[in-house]
Amino acid sequence: MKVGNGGGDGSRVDATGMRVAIVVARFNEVVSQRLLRGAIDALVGHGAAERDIAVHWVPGSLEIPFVVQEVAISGGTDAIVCLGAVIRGETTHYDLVADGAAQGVARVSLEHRVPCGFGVLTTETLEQAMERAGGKHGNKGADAALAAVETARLAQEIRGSDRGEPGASRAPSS
Ligand code: INI
Repeated sequence: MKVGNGGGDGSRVDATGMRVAIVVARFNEVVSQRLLRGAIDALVGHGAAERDIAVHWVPGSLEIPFVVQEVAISGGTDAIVCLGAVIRGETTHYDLVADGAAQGVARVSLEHRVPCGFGVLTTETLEQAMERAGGKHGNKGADAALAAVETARLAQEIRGSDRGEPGASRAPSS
């Protein structure tokens, strides 16, 4: 039996040679900057070259799906990482922004067959967001980056590209 897992359990995923685009929302920038730092550090720490990472800033999380679509159509990108922070606060806009970003990215990912890691936080408060952007709950930017790369590896294996075994997923090494 062959079991495909994109090269690991996240901690062992190999980002070597991966061309990654990061689409990050400027809204709540104090959080986004930390998510971005976590994503870049995770990618480079797992073997990606900085020159293979492109960062695209957008005004808010609602603009993420469109830019993900443009990146996907342009080609040459193995994985896309989406970063932002939607904080409920007192706005009723929250649900619209959170749902729009999530559903938009999911649709583009499927239609254009490009793996997307979703690191758009949805929290009640700024404090909760900061806890997930390098605080006590880790860095969801890093998690989204590794999820995107792991999924891209699995796609390469399934598609039988020259970076994976033809027609079959590699069995895990342990
Ligand atoms: N965008 C965010 O990324 N986070 C938010 O919390 C947020 N809130 O609360 O409104 C937000 N709104 C802006 C939105 O993403 C668009 O940029 C805006 O509607 C213009 O299209």
